[in-house]
Amino acid sequence: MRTVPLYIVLFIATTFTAACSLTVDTELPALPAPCTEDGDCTTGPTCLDGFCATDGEGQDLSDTGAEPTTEDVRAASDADHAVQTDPVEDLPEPLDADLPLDAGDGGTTGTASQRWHAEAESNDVTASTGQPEADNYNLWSDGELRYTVTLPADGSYVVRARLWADQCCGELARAALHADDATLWSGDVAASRSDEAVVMEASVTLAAGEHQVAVAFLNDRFDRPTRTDRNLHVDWVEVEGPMP
Ligand SMILES: [Ca+2]
Ligand SMILES: [Ca+2]
Repeated sequence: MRTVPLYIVLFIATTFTAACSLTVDTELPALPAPCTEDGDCTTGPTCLDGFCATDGEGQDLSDTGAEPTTEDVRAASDADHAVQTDPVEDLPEPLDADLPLDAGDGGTTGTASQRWHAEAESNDVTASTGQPEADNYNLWSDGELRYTVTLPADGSYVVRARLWADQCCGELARAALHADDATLWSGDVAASRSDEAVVMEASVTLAAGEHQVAVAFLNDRFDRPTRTDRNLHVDWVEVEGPMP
């Protein structure tokens, strides 16, 4: 038998001791015990791929021990992609369709009718001629008295003006009502005193937005020999609508 030199034995022993000292602080996981069937194992219930499973290994993913079903997979997927939604009962109450609409709210349907009124002698109007008097505006020559309104909705509106005239020369004063560039009415004004004044009115379809209505005096006349003058007096102007 061949003997091994002592220095080789010492070298091997020293190297082995050093190797052991290097690995002593490293806790390697215990290798599973080899097995051929479940009964061979004491560390776990099953023999997997030739090695004993440790506790917990080899167990099915579900608590029931059954393979996950298609429904389980789909449910898990759905949960991953689910969007948090409030329960139906937490949805806000729908708006009450019967709520009254405020006049002038800009709506195009269901807008309450309203009235815009201007005294002709006030600063709410402008005129191309004449002058304001105590309770009316005196259009003393051919010209217009204008009133600007901003309408909240498309619709049919009524334009009105209360008028009388200083009559002269065998012919009645003639006036007209305008909305923007359109003539809504024109005719004679037979009233000759404030307390006999007549209200002239006409309907017109207007779009929402700003419009100018006007009263026009059309046939001014001054008779120099008799010093009589034809003038149109305007008490007030108004617009009402949209009419139902
Ligand atoms: Ca005149
Ligand atoms: Ca007036």
